[in-house]
Amino acid sequence: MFHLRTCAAKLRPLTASQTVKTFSQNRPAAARTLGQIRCFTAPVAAEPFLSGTSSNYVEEMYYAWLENPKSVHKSWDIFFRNTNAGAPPGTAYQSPLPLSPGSLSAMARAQPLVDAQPNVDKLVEDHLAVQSLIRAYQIRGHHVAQLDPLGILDADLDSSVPADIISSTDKLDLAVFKERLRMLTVGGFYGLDESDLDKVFHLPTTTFIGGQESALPLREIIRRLEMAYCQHIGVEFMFINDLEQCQWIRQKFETPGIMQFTNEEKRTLLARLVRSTRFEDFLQRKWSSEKRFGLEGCEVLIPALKTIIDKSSENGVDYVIMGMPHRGRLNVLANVIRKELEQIFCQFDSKLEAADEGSGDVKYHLGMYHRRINRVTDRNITLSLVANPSHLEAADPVVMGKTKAEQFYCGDTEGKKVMSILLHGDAAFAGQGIVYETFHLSDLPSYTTHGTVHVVVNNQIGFTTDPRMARSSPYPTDVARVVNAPIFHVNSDDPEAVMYVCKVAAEWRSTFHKDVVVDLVCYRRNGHNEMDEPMFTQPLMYKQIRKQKPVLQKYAELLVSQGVVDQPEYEEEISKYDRICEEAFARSKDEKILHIKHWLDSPWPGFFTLDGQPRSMTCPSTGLTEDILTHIGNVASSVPVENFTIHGGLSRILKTRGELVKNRTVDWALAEYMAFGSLLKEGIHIRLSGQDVERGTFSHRHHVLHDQNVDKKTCIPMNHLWPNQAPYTVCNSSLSEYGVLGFELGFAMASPNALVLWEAQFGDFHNTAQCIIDQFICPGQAKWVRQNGIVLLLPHGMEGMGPEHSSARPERFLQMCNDDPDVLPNLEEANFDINQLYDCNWVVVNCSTPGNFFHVLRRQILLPFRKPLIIFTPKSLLRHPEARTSFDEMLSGTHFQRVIPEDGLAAQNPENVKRLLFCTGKVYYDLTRERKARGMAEQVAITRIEQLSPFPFDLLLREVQKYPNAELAWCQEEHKNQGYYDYVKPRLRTTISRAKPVWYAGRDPAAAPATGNKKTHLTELQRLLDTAFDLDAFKNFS
Ligand SMILES: Cc1ncc(C[n+]2csc(CCOP(=O)(O)OP(=O)(O)O)c2C)c(N)n1
Ligand SMILES: [Mg+2]
Repeated sequence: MFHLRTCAAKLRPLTASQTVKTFSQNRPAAARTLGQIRCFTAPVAAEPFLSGTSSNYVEEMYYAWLENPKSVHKSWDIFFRNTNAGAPPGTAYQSPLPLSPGSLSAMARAQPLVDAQPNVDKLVEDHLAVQSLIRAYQIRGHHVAQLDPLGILDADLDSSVPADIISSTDKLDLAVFKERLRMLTVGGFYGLDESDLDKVFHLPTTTFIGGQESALPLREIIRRLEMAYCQHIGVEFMFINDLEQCQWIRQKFETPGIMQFTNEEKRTLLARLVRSTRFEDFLQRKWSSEKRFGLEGCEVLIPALKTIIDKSSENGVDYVIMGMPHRGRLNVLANVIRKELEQIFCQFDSKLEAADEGSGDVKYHLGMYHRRINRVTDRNITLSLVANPSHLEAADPVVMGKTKAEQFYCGDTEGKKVMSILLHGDAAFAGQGIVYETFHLSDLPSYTTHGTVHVVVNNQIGFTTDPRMARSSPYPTDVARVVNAPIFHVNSDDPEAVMYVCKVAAEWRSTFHKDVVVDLVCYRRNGHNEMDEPMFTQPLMYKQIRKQKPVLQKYAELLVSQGVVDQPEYEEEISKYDRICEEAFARSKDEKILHIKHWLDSPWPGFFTLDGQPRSMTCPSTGLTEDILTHIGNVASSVPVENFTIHGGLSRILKTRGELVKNRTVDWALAEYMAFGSLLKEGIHIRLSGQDVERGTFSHRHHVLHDQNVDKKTCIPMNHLWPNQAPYTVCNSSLSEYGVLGFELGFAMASPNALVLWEAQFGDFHNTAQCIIDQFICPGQAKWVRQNGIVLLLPHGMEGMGPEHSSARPERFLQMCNDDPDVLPNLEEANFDINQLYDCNWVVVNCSTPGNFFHVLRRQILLPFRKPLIIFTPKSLLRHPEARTSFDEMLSGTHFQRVIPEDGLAAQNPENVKRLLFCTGKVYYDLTRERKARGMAEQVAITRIEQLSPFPFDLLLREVQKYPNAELAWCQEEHKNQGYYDYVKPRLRTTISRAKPVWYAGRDPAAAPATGNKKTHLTELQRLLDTAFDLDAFKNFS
């Protein structure tokens, strides 16, 4: 026994009851209760026509028939009566079997079916054809929409019309239209022909083209589908696996007459277009030979963004964080964010002196933060545009991270108050992998910002490259399909269509809290920049562009013709804005100094003094009381909740931790616990993100406990430490370095009172996030006067694991440090160490003890300013019995040790020491082992440089002076052209005024970071240890 409902539902993505519940087209009450539906005695699913989407249609008919058998065509009435009566598959239209043998009345009822059969077959087929046709428009209508304002390119890179759409590219030409219909019917695609055009067809619930009507003639159905899907808006949404969301979109685009604008709205739109257009004109007039990456050809971007912001503000958003590339950036700053025009204009004056430290950046990269009243909604709104490098799309994850942080700090768990808008160029959106990586963060619990509105300035060119050479996907936006984001393509020369899709996009975000894409199909009136000649490479396109009337002019003419504005009114609007620009230009001449600080995208109120200085230039002790250490240690080695069963192996790990605590010592994992736990107590939010960080790649951390009996039941002991502690977030990330590091950098931007850490699975994987490191982390403060305290944890060390997984590439980080290798700083200066930290672009450390790791993490927050911190973290040292620190070295009054001097026998008789070895990190343990084995504790001193940059000149000078008779050598396990040697050597030489050579004990130069052969690895290690302890090793070189 089959229920029609049941079998139909199986054929659809979601149950019919959901459709019925959510959407308006009314169903008979009886149809809502399956129990009340009469059962088919035949397996209806086997009916030949009842497959896929046709089941929707039949279901429609069935509901209507249930309520009133007369409401459907007679043929359907016969069909349902017949089928209900038990007709076997394929025979429902044939002479039915009597309901019960010998029942005359049943025979009599079935009789009409025989006569009706030929028409019934045709009718069912035709209805199914119409259903398919509607669906074809919904899926593929965008392929024939008129999206290119120039009318020369196909936005989807394909000039053909899909085979199952009746439309022609020239929809106004009836003859072409008829011909296409004929071709489709001759080919038997739908089995419809011209004679069917005036037949009335019942509409399924999966369309809203009927408005109040439930049936329409085919001609009208096609016309309305054309109106909805094939004009200036191309909607891509049928890939979305959610019926409610699909219905929502259909309703927004199919409902007849839904795209209405009041005269007031049209005037606002015109005024916004005036500003957008005249701003570019003004810049062009004043600085015709300056690069500004103008918006000409996509002036509609400004009203588009404003509409998204207005609508979002109306729905409760009060903070919008934006990221965008070069194109139209100044215009967005001026007319969306409302940066004072004089501040923008004075950027064109190259003679202006910078008031702030740092090297600054070009005007079309700077960020901005502004709070103002939204004039449309009368609500407060804060707008921030994140500064970005030239590297297209690199700012995407940064914007997401900042947005997430702002949501986090204001308790906006659903993204109702804070949202992000990302702008893209067509070539970059399609080409840059980071776009994909960022999309993949969009729905992850610890990374979601609850929907980003993406706006693509699709000018159908990337510098000089045509779309056909720049992408393999039909649209530049196809990447968004992976997250089921609807994509609204729109012809930018139809400003009202643009405003409409922007409204829908903002509503989509506030309804479903998911990403959405607006693809502004436009053109680029000038070359890539204003100096560029586009005719060299795109002669035909640019001939057309020269002829193209600017959108402002087109729209103004339209509104004048509609009587919405008159010509003088329009001209007055233009001169009013021109006057505003002129006045601002005059004021900009008075600006004598350029304040980069005015372009800060993330101010930290209260953290600095009013003039932006640190509140002190000291750092308190990073130690803790014994009580705090013990308490954190106890929580770290326990399960702080009831009825929670952890894995037996983990119980043993926690037990070992407990023993460490009893012995007043920490290993690496406990040291990290102590640092995090104590900062949480002080109200500092901590966020640790990266691949598998919850457990830790090396299974040492275990910050999230998993109940072994209840799936997904977890416990984070770090959040059970103190009564009013700050929250701890630890999250396994997607397998993306570029995206996730960018995201965490953005998160760290939002507040100085958080410790945000990103851990690489292995240190070498950071290179897939190189762009974030090179363009943001290293030079961020210099370019944008914006500090950032992000911490990178990069597992590093040569452990015979092969060329991958060994090196976090310290040489690269060190090469980018801004301290001068050849200049000895003034070591007598008060607070030398803090000043050095203040002046550096980032801090690079390699700790050899857990205690020092603990101190450097705490110092990161206790410093009165923020700098990125790069930590090369260990692998084997995580469990090395000697890599332990006593509580004594972590108590109040203790500090991070930039240098750990020799403290053994050699230090007691320094004059006798023949060699002073400098090293950093894990090799220290190899060196001490070897020294012991060789009995050279009095001859060789070993000093560890824990903070590589800024270089501890002061402490190292002290070390060198202590051992007057020692020769100096740098020892590292990395190859000579890698590691620290090139960084350390000139600085050590400067420290000693080049009085002595600094020898090298380490691996030879190499292309790969490490050998793939374990034996070779050990041989190399032994060789470098031999050199380090062979006191004659350098004789021949002196
Ligand atoms: C990652 C990266 N690679 C290359 C460039 C050089 N570049 C600057 S703009 C541009 C073309 C961008 O085209 P599109 O994204 O369509 O934006 P449009 O300039 O057309 O607005 C290129 C290749 C860059 N800025 N970033
Ligand atoms: Mg482009």
